[in-house]
Amino acid sequence: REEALGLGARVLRGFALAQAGALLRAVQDVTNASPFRHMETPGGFRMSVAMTSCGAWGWVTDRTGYRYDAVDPVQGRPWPDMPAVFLQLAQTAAAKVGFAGFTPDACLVNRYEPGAKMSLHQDKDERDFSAPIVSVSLGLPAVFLFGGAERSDKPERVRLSHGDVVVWGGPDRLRYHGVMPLKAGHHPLLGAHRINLTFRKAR
Ligand code: MD5
Ligand code: FE
Repeated sequence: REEALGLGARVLRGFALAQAGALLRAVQDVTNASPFRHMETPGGFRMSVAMTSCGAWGWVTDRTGYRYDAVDPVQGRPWPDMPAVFLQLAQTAAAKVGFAGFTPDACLVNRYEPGAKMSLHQDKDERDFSAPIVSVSLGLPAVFLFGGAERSDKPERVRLSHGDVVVWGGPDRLRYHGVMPLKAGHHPLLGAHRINLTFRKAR
C-alpha cells in the first residue's frame, strides 16, 4: 500500500500500525522527561499544536525565532534520547522508498486536539535538504495540505490516518504544507488527539 504524492513523496498506508502501541508507550516516556508545550511564534502567536522533541536536536520557536536547540528550554536539559522503536521505524520507512542510510537526529512530536491546525509553511530550518523527512500519524485522522513550491500554489488534500507513514524527499522536501483544523472524534488508543512524529536530519 504505497502511494506517490509528488515526485519525491510516498505515503505508506498503515506502515506503523503494528508498532503503534510501542510507539505510544515511547511517546509517554519522552513526554515524562520533556512534556508537551504550546510554543510561541516569532510573531507572538501561541501555536495550537502542542510539541516536544527527542533526539540530539529539538525544534523550538519563541519570540526570537525558529531554531534547533540541543537543550529543552522548559526543562533546562538535553532532550530525551530518541527511542529505539522510533529510529527503527523511521529508518525502515525511508529505506523502503530509496533513502537508505537516513539518520535522523531530531524527532518533533506534535499533538493536535480538536481545532488545532498547522498553517502552510516550509520545513527549512535543517542544514541538508537532501535528507528526507519521515512523518508518522497516530490517533485521529487529519486532512493534510500538500502545497507547491510557492505559498500561493493551491494545496492538494490528503487524509492521513492512524498508522500512516509519509516520506517526504527529493523535489517534495521543500513544498509548502499544513494541516487542517482537527475534527473532533474518539480514537481507541489516543482519545481526542492526533499525534505526529516528524523525523528530520537537523545537522
Ligand atoms: C504534521 N508536521 O502532520 C506535519 C508532518 C511540521 C509538520 O509539518 O513541520 O511539524 S511533516 C510534513 C512535511 C514535512 C516536510 C515536507 C512536506 C511535508 N511536504 O513537502 O509537504 O504534524
Ligand atoms: Fe512542516
